[in-house]
Amino acid sequence: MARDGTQGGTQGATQSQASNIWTQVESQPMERIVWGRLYGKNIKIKSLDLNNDEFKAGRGEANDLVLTLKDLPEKILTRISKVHFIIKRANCELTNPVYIQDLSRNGTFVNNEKIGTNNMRILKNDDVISIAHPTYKAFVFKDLSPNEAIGLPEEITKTYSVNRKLGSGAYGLVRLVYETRTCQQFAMKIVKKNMLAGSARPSTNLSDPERVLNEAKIMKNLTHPCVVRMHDIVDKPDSVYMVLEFMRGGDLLNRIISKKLLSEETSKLYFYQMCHAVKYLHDRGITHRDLKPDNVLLESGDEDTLLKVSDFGLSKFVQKDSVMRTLCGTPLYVAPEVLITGGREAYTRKVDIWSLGVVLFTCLSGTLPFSDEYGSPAAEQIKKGKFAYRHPAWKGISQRAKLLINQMLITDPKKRPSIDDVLQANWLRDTKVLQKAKQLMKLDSMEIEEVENNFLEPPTKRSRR
Ligand code: 3AM
Repeated sequence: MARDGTQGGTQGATQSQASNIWTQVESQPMERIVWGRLYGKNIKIKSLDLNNDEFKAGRGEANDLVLTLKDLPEKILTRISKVHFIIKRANCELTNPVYIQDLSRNGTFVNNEKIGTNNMRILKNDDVISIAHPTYKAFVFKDLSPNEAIGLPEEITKTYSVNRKLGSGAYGLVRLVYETRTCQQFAMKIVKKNMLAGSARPSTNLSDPERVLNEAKIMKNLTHPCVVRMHDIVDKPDSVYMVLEFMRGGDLLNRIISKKLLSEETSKLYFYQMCHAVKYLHDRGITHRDLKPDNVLLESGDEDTLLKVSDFGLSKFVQKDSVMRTLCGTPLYVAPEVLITGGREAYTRKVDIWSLGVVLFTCLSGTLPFSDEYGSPAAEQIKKGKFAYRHPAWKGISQRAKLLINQMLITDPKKRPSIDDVLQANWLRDTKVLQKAKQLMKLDSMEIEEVENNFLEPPTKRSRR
């Protein structure tokens, strides 16, 4: 398994270079990087360079900017606190966000909004800082880091500070953003509508803004520990901007690639959570349609981690047949019925079961069940449901796991199990893994008891191969 743009192991080299630089720096005074600037507005100050981790302003002598009668009128000065506000940028690094903290009694305001004593918010380029009173506009802040917000819609730039690139997928770019008011981190996914479809034809859904809005509302209302929370969505003619919960652990594809394959226990822990997410979506009439390890995100770098399914409902915003087309050819996780109909027909939620089966196969072996490398075109193998347990790792994997995969990869969707059937599979009757999942998902004990009790019931009739 490989993916374009994987990172090489250069960290060690960088670290040793860094320590050399450090020894040199000790003997010479380091030139300070100016990362921001304050321009005086009502205040009688032309400009101030920000080149420390912290910049304090107020009446007190110890501040970087000591405010006096030379700078502002007496009636304002009397309302200024000893330390009125602090502006911070960790390690002066341009990739870090800029925070402003209000320490005043009478208020620090950004673009007329009061920050609130001891509260912080993110400071963005061109933000206006008022002190003591919202109408006393003292400074304009200039961020000297490259402007990442160019070309983004105002709905995004007025609410979020746009930060570094987190990665890029088949749909487009993902950036780290900070909600300025709350300082909360999110991942913003920019989905170019026409890129996948390979044509300039806009999505048919676009002609119906009410429908788009409705879809967005549904997606924003979904709440499940294993479903990536959609915080915000902005729909524009060319792109959709999705502001998603930020997942530090990266995606499942990278995890599989870096580990080569996952142990049966870890695969089960992850698969169980994915099934919970899919059940939640299916119970609400939502089919994911594009389940694959790239769309499964991990909360942390730990092996036992919470995971969340992402990108559900995306197909409602981009071209209807976009799931069918990927930039690299055959969609390897797609169900045969989708390939057979060319992605033009409505299909059932069983397409997700197939994809989950392919994902499970990939986790356990680090290989794909269907691939052009196996002698015939992958699409033909998928349509026939032809796959084999080739990799040596399969020798050590339980029959129960293989039985479940066999069932999920049945070509006839009617015979393929439902998500409820999958959740009752023998392979998932595993108290140890269930307990771990319970802790990670923070499901209350009642919910998990319900799941466990289901196991006591006789297994439902399941279609066999
Ligand atoms: O390009 P790579 O594989 O490093 O992990 C995702 C992938 O990273 C990341 O963006 C890239 C394209 O999908 N990503 C997607 N959604 C994310 C999220 N909600 C995310 N990273 C963090 N949180």
